[in-house]
Amino acid sequence: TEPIPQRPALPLVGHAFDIPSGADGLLHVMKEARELGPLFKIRVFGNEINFASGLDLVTELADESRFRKSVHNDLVILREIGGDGLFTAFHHEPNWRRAHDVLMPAFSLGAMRGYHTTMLEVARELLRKWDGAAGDEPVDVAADMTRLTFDTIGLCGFGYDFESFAREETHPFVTALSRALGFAQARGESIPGMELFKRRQAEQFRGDVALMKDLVDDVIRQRRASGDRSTADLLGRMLHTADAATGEPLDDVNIRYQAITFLIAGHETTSGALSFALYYLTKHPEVLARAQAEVDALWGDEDTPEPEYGDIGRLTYIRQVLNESLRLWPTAPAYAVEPLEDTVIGGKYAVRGGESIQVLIPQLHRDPAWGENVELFDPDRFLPEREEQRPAHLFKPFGNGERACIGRQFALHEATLVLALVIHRYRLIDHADYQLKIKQSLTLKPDGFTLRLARRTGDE
Ligand code: MNH
Repeated sequence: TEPIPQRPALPLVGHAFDIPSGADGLLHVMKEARELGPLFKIRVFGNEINFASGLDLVTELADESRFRKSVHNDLVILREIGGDGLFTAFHHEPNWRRAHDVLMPAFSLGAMRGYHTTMLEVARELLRKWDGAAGDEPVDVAADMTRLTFDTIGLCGFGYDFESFAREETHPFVTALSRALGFAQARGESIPGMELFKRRQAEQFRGDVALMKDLVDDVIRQRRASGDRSTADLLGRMLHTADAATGEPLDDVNIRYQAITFLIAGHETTSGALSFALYYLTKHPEVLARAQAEVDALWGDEDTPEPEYGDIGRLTYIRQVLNESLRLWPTAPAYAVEPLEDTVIGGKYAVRGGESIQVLIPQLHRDPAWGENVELFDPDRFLPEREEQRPAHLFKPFGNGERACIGRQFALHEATLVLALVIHRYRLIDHADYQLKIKQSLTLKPDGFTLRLARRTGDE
């Protein structure tokens, strides 16, 4: 075997001083992957991180008889927020399987039928707000997409209205979340031992976590008090479905962790995906024109179209646009796996059982197997006939295997619907000649992206 490639490192510190924080850290490791190859290692103090990004390697790591999800250091920090909820559960924790089995039916393709009307109602709130801004003032795309996705998961998952569009500021849960994620990320990057000096921030973090827990407890209490025993949404399923193995529903502490997990995972990534898609549509008028032709063919020039559940499956070009946006900027940019036991990967690199290997998704999505010009935004990469020929593990925005994203259909249904309604109604005006800047707080978003809008009616 050979050692995993890595740059010369300082004693003790390792590569810590080479790695900028936040999104620049992601861009840095992407550059390292271009220079060091499909597998390399960095060390931040005592913490070694392997990054894999080549198609062959990622294909090998997708084999669930040899590898499983790794709950590495950064995710362990997030367990203070998500506990043994689905996203942060160790693979062997019994509550993972229990919750997975209880919740899977709520995320089947068919289940989307039940969420469609609610998703549409929230989308119309976005349009109402954007109608008010059209021709007048720019909109903050990521902020409004976060309002939309947060209210959508609140209503669809928990029957709870966060009323984000009635608020000037972000909802207190979202504010607490983004500060808590910032703190968790900073703690992951900080010099071991120095955390102790950040007592004020640590207190703030505890307060933010408490706020999220209190809000969720309130939502659960209200549901219990209402006497509603339906299992039509996520909360109902968790409260009132007995797990096949134990005959019991999930316990209260776990339900709280799942609820927090869904409120977070259910909005952050989809909001970013919608924002990137709007960014690319704004910068590619020919793609936008094709996408608008697709929605016009369905809804004509109706002022208030009534998208049906079945329409979403017909919006195939919009889906291609979303996929291509997720190729270039997968909004959850990494997932980690670990070998079940000591093994050799890539034919020559020894890794220990339990050693974390991060799959660097944006770099995998720029693998030469995508063809030439991998930086070019081209939704035709996702034409059905080309998708059939694509290697199975070349596109991984939703992770891998059993621990892949449970909310994938939910995200795609919501995002397709919203994108279609937005481009059906508005021209997108790049008033500030926006230059893409990535912002990372656990997930990716375009930073500071604002648009001017104009209603399309009457001008064509
Ligand atoms: Mn989601 C896991 C990406 C939308 C709920 N999600 C994952 C993983 C990726 C991911 C990648 C795997 C992480 C890992 O292996 O460590 N998720 C996305 C993206 C979008 C998304 C790119 C939108 C676009 N996710 C959603 C939505 C929900 C959701 C919407 C809920 C409604 N995701 C989850 C949960 C998990 C997850 C829960 C953890 C699943 C598990 O481990 O069992």
